[in-house]
Amino acid sequence: MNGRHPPKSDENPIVREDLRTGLTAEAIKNDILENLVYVQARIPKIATRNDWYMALAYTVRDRLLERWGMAIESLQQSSRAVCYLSAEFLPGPHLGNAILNLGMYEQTKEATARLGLDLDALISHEGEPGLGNGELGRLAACFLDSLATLEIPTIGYGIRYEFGIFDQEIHDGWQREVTDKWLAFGNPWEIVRPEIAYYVPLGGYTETYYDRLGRFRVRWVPERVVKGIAHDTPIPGYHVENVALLRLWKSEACESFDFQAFNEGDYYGAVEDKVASETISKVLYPNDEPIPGKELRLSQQFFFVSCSLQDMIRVHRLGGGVPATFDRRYAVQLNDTHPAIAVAELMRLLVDKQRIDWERAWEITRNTFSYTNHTLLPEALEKWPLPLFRKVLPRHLEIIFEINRRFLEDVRLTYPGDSERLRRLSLIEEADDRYVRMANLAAVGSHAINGVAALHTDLLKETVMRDFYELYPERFLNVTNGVSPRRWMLLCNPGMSGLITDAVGENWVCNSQDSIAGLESFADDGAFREAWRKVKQGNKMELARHISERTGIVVNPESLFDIQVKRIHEYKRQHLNALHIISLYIRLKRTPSLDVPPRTVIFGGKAAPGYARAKLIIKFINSIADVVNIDPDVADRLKVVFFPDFNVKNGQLIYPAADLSEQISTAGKEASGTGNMKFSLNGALTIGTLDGANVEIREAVGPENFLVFGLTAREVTDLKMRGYRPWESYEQNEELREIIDLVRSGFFSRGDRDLFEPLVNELLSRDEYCLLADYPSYLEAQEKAGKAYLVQGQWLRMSILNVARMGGFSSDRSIREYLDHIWKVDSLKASGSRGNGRP
Ligand code: F58
Repeated sequence: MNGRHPPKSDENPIVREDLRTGLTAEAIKNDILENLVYVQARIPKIATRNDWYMALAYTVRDRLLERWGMAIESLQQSSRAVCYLSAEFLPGPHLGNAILNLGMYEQTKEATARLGLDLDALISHEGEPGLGNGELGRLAACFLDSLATLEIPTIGYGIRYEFGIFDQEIHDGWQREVTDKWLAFGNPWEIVRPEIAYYVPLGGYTETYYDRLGRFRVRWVPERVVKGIAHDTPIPGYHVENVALLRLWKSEACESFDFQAFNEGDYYGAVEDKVASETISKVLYPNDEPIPGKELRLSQQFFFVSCSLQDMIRVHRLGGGVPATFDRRYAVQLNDTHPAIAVAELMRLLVDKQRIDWERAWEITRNTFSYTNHTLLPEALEKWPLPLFRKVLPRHLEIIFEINRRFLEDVRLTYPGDSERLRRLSLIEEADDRYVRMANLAAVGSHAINGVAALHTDLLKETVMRDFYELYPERFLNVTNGVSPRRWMLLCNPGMSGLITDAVGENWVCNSQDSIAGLESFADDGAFREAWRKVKQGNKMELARHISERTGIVVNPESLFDIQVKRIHEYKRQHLNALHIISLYIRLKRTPSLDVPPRTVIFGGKAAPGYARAKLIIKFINSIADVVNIDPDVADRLKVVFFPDFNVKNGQLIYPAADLSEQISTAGKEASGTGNMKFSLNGALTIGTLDGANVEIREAVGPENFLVFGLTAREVTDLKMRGYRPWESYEQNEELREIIDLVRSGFFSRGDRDLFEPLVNELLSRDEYCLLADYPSYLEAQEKAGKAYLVQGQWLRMSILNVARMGGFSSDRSIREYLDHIWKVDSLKASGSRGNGRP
């Protein structure tokens, strides 16, 4: 691997003109035609846009495959590889990103133009592989991008869901979920590998026996066995020859047909097993919270973990390794607790299958795994009812009991007589019902445990993982999240990226922290500011065009684009934003001369289908929009938009168009946030609480370039301890009272006084997420934002400084920290230095 940039122009003498690898416009054009005819079976005359898209995708893929072959070879030869285990990956559309990372945009544009095609239209034709709920899955995708770019041997392991996260439609202001059919037109990026398949046992019982050497053994007699088949997608690094491998497992029946049953006349029974087996990888759970009692979910987790570990053992063997050196070969990251069953499964494979003794197997296991926690919400910590666990994974329950027995013995020695602590640390919750605690299993079975932002890690150590921190302080560390500057700047915001490159050179794409800081000196340059403004304006016009196409709402691109896009959740407080809109609306109606800039408030995000209050928040926003958007008194001064179906693809359109980024979660609730980083990296100012990574963003960009408000995490806890009485805010704050009374009067619900009562009631009686407590300071910060926007020169300065100082939030930085402090894995580069452009 030599990190050579792919050749860029027709003149380059080292270009190989091979049909499948050539990077000249002519070679690319010829391959597109070839793929159109021989893969897509179409002639140009009758080809549809989808045919051309497919032909182009295969053409780009051809150029990835050669690199991929080399990467797989290196993977087998490398000393240690990173395996990222995640139940979710949200890579976003592949085509644009692959063209960019391969450095073939200009030639491809030329090639498609010669065929009479518009490259950008083909790129935006691609749908979204929605194999994740939100940021957790997206983080996994950014990490693969960085690992590939830093030339680290990497495999991302997950599930190839047939149906990903639902598509969201809005009807009469309500969310409607529509099945996501991402595979309907085929998937040109994946390579099916029927020969890479593993058997995964499920259910049944265990029995003991003595082996030939007279040793006591346990055997698992499963009720059924499903097969997992590898589906591979190459993830290219940026301007390097390395690609990471995304290997997703699809479940199938071992036998596709039960002939016995068929011959006996049980025609439907004959395919039952097939249907049940295929169900496992059928659909992604669209929940914000774990789902105790969902057998299928537990089966999904075990299914992909077992396939992945068996695969790692096979690859290790291919390279001449033996199971006893597994931990030297792999660093395996558990992305939250969804893959935590891996701890017990690796023990089973090592002890039951490879006959390694328990103590050594445990050492290997702990050296192999590390665990990332993504949430502090107690209700989101995964635990499985014991009877269910035993039913699905009887052998694993025994293994967990044994891990627990040994673990608690150690704890007893460390804290003699402290039975309360023992109870809290146990892998088994012993309440009225018994549960397996997955976070405890992950913590015991890992050598490193990390939170995803400084505040989150601190709170983790103080609250949900306090006992573990006291027991194993050396295992805890923080790795603040980051996002890929390739997808989230270069690809989605070419205008701004061009300006940055002109100013500081192109190094910032891979080495953002050092290089992009050079932008600071342009913050006071009038001509640069003007160019910056024009780019933002263009991005806003583009978003305005899409808003009008999708919602019919016409917005003013000169207005302040105030945007909140993320999953809809009470703790993220989209309804606090809504209260501000109502306040602004009332003020504008009452005082038409009010000196505030015109504003367009844009929301986007999906609500979990079973989360009634989140769905009501969507209806609330749309109902406010219905009233405000047609009121001539505020026309052109205030508009409200709910942009349907927020996903990676739409995000690429939305982040670059933002002026103001809403990061307004109740302090202490958002683990990190990564949307906050995407906005700021695209020149938006943040209005936010001191929550998650907002704290570090504010430190980085400077408090004067960040609009902070609200209670701190500690103040929230103190307020609750003292006894929070939200109705007092209502009674004491006249404006708040007016807003809430207006909602209650049915003003936004065509006279229906009951519709929003559940929302209002919660705010006045309990207000778990402290909206009313934070309301006055939020309004103040919003006023400040409005005033600041009126002074355009200053606003542009702050926008430029935000970008200049955000270099540390590249996922390359996060990955380097994982490499240095957790994984201890070297780059594939011959030099042995870790990563591309590392100082
Ligand atoms: C998110 N979690 C955190 N979970 O909420 C966010 O603060 C953080 O930035 C991000 O992880 C990355 O660290 C999150 O997205 C999920 O989507 C889970 C999916 C499976 C069910 C439970 C929620």
